[in-house]
Amino acid sequence: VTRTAKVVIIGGGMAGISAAQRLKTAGWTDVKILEARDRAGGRIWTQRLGPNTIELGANWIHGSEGNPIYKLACDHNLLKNAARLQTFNDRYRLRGDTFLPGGQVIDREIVQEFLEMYEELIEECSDFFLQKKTPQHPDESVGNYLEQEFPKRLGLSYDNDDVKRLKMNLFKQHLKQETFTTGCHSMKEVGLQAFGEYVSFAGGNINLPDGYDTVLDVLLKDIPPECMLFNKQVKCVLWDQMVADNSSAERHSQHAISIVCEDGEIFKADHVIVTVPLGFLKKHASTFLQPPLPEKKLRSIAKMGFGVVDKIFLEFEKPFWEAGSPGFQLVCKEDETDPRCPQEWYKKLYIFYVDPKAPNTVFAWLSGEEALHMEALTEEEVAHTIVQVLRRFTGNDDIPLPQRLMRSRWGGDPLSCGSYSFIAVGASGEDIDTIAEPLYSQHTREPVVQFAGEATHRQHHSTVHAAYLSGQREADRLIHMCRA
Ligand code: 6YU
Repeated sequence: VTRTAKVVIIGGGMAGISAAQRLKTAGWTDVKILEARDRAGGRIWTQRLGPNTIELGANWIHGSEGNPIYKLACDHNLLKNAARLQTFNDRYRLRGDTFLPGGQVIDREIVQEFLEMYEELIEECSDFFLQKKTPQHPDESVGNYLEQEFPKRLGLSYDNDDVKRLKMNLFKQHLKQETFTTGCHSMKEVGLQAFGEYVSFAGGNINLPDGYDTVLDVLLKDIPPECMLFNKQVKCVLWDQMVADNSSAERHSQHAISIVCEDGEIFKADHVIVTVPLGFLKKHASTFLQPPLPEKKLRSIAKMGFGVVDKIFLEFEKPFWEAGSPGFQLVCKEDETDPRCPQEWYKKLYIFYVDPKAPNTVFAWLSGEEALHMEALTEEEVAHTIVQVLRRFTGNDDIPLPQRLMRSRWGGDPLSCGSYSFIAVGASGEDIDTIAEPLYSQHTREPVVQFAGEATHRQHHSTVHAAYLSGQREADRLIHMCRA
């Protein structure tokens, strides 16, 4: 079967939906979204189970001041369910107790002092980009820098040796959290020079009380259901074909692009917006587009980082944690801080969050090779291992097995091949711009294939708002081009 559309958008995540909504509200009628899954949202994936609302993908709106997702949420009253609304003022604020093995709780003042020292160092990492400072080595990583600098700062403090040891262990654990915030396996993969490219909005992390997908619903109201086709996995895009009948006077109706789906269906279009995740592009870049992508773009795709970050939700019959607690964190002793191999994945667990959207549930984060290893285990194995860890650290041997375990498996997900992007050692913000550059037809000299998605936004990559803004950017490019 061959169908036609003026614009085909590949991928029905936030970027694709945002592009379609913008085009639709600008009066474009002939727009189709081809989505490989049987649902919209991509890496926004809200699950509802009884009273629980669980986010297997994006969790928070990162910042309120200037964040278009926060504005959308406010404009449509999505933050009104106060009982389930939760805001973390900043990423370095202490959340509940910090346990050492055996149930000992670290003095909050010590943790807070550590966090302040750590935060200062993270800001210094951003300063390399912001103040155009040059690292000692051009390929210096954030991980190396932090590992060199933190002990120096600690050495200058008046803390006694026991406190210094505690803070050092807090530091090692905190590096693990940094990997899930950044989306990598180790902070040694993250480039120091470009770290400050990422721009945060002020205002903390805000959850969407009734689910992250309520934001998608707002945008989907403007998109007629027949525009979005599910279970339509695109195999390749033949994008610069000579149009057989180029006698046509109307330059925008030649349908020069063929989008070939895995099920054999072919869509003909004038313009394509590709929003597949960077992980998918990394795996399929050499075959997904014909003619192949230019060398420069392929190099940037290869250079950028795209890591695995997973969440594990454990639902208990009743909470074993303090009522009202926002969560807790675990700190190891020196000899056991780092996993020596992925089989020791449980050593990468650090923070457990309590989510007001899922009473009786805590969730943990896991990144990198350890997350990939966990994805391959059974739910029973994962639940059993985490409960052992919780018992050991809290000193509470009565913590039962959870009633239910739910987890994401973004690493093994063939339509994502990971979780979100970061600027790796050897890459720079320019690589993001290169990935975002459209492909121009040699015949018409017009941009015919455009790229959107979180990994195409230089300042906000790795977020929902990056995906949203990138979708609007590419829709606007089309709108302006066709007006010109
Ligand atoms: C945010 C947060 N959050 C946690 C976890 C994850 C992510 N993010 P999509 O993948 O959505 O859509 C593409 C579609 O294409 C998809 O539906 C596919 O099925 C489809 N597709 C693929 N191949 C296809 C084919 N061949 N044919 C047809 N269709 C195809 N963002 O704002 N707040 O709390 C989190 C988090 C576990 C996995 C997140 C968060 C990231 C967002 O989810 C993500 O960016 C967008 O949803 C992507 O939308 P999209 O449309 O681009 O792709 C310095 C420094 C550090 C920088 N980092 C700091 C910020 C922290 C970042 N976030 C933390 C992450 C958390 C907690």
